[in-house]
Amino acid sequence: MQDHLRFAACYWHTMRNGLSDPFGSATAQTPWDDGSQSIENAKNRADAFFEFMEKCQIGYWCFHDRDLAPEGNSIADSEKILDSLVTHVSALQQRTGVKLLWGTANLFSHPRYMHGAATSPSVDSFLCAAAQVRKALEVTLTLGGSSYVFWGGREGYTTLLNTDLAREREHLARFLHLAADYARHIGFTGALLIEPKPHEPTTHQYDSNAEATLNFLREFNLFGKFKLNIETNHATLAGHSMEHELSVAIAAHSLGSIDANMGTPGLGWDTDRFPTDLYLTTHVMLAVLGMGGFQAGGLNFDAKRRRESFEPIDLFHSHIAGMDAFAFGLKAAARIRADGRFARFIQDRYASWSTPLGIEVASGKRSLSECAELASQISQPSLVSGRQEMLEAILNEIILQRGGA
Ligand code: XLS
Ligand code: NI
Ligand code: NI
Repeated sequence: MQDHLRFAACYWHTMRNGLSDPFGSATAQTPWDDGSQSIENAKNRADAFFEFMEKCQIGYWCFHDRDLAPEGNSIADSEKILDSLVTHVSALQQRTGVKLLWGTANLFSHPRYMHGAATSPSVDSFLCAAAQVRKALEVTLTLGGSSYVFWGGREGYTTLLNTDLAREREHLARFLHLAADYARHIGFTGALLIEPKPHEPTTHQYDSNAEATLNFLREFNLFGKFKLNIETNHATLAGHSMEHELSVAIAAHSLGSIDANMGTPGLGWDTDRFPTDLYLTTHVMLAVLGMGGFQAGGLNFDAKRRRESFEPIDLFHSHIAGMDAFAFGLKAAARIRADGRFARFIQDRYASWSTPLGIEVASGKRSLSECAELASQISQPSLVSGRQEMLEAILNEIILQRGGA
């Protein structure tokens, strides 16, 4: 189970999210944090985080450059501050055995990225983003990260009245080419991942969902250089289910990793709740087992406690709730696979495509006119019920059988 459940805690929500919302201030109690921007405070925070992961037995972590270390007065200064934190967490990784799942650069919080980073109308923002990504790739390599993630938080637009969409997409592709080339140049062999999200904070984000992102990669000759990091709440914001997004990524051999959270049905926000829905975790693990397990990826809890869950112990409750739900999901997914009824049903449903005629049509050996000729001999197409309700009942039956497979 441990091999499949590669859990990661994220630094931004776990250590840097005070749980404020648009209507109210921070509520989280963080006795290890003096609230200052000092390097000392940043180190104390990292100490608390690694102690937490050790106690929770979480094996991986993820971070943005700016949540780990405060920004300095210049690029060189920021890099120096980040370096001192990297030395610090490197020792913490060594001591605890906790590994880095992925690193990333925050290219969305600072006002210089208000119009976008790679897609900003100002080349200056592009250059600043390039500096940040160059450094973040280097520190991800130093810390032994399995992957590096690009989430285009502001790579999108609010109104077309001020936006050259075609140009912005080209700039984004250029940026990704530069980053991929640099990553390989410094010897980073991990996966480079793009995390789709349809909107929030922008109105329209270019990497809106898995299919759109794969299309973008193909259009700009980036396919194969990047895989996807799929997040549940982003899938649902895009109007899809998590299993849909995972299936699209897997069909293109492009699922790299998962941001394991969930949204709030009926609320159109990225609420980043901890993933406690057992049907969700079952579907996720079914997809992961179906692709043969993760290679570089894992299950990153890109999730935050509710604003009302403000006590430090809620960090434990929330991560443990997520881990237990995924352990259940893994066992249920293994039972579904051992049971075999869904796989058999799907195979039987497409049986006509495995006949000699079906194989000829699918492989392009029959022209459209030949297909039409064959159609004229069919009096009644042979169709079988999709039996969705029966299948949903079987899913309920298997999920409710508790215990290991
Ligand atoms: C925000 C994203 C972000 C990425 C990392 O919605 O999920 O947290 O995972 O930049
Ligand atoms: Ni998100
Ligand atoms: Ni995320």
